[in-house]
Amino acid sequence: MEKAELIWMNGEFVPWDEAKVHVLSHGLHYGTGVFEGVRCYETERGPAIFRHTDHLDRLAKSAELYHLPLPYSTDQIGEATRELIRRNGLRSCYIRPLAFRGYGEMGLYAQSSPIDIMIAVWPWGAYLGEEGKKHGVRAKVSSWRRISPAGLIPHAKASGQYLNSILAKTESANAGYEEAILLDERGFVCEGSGENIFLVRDGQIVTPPHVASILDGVNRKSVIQIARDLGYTVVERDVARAELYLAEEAFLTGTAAELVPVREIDDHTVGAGEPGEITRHVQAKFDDALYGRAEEYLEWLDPVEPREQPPSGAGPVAQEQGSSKVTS
Ligand code: PPE
Repeated sequence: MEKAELIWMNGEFVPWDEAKVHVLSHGLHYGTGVFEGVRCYETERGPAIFRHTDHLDRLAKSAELYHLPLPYSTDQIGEATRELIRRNGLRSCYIRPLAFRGYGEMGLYAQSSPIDIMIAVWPWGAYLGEEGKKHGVRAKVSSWRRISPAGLIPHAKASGQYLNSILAKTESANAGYEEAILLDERGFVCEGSGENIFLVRDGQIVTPPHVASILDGVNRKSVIQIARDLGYTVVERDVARAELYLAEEAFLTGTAAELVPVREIDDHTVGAGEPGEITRHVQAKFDDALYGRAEEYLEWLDPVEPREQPPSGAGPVAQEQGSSKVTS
């Protein structure tokens, strides 16, 4: 991975290579951590974080669901993130905040172990490859089912849960596919190993619902809104496995992946093979939203640089620079 200069750790900015933990950290043994994947984009108004508040809210909720009291507020984590990007001098980057039970006590009820928290930022290119973004990826339905809501919490973004995603991803990669699609415990379509999934069926956009054990993706939410604003019908409903093969179009959404068309599933060509018209239309608008080119979605962007103060004595109107700041 591409290093940055500094990592924020428990309130301090430390050099990248010195951001270390004890080997007896609880999270390392039991997966007791919650995290986010967020992206910052270079926009005309400078670097800006896409849906920062939504990600921070989900982090706080994941922490709450797994009984990990966060030692910092989401406001503090948000400000630390902006400051970290500024200090690292990055214009665009991936952002990874992680809160985990640290070193102190072993065993499952280790309430006296501290909750450590870190934020790292680094440049991270196309998650499923540039080629995949343009022409689509080949996916395979995994033999591993997505974690059951009877045993874990699919709505939370928790470290330990990713063993499930890693099994699926490894299986598909070893079989020569770019991504895995997991079914839920009932056998309905759930999501990719690190993305939500959308299909086009009879001209409508279809995506699995919350009860199908999905992670409530921030980009899923954004794409649903964008597609509806573009005039498409978006239906959240259970999707049968065969619908993956019958779909006219298919695409994945996620922070790391952004919007990636799927051109083949289980060796069945999706639609005409090349990304379809609806996928392209939504992808283009979604890209505009990410890069601050869509006026109507500017409120989704949290600018990293402090807003310029108008020069003193410049006039009576203290005009705000842009209206895009989402307070976190
Ligand atoms: N499902 C899963 C299991 C998932 O990990 C992600 C994000 C999504 C859906 C999409 O959620 P959202 O990013 O809020 O739209 N996966 C993150 C981790 C990727 C990684 O390899 O690490 C991400 O995209 O940042």
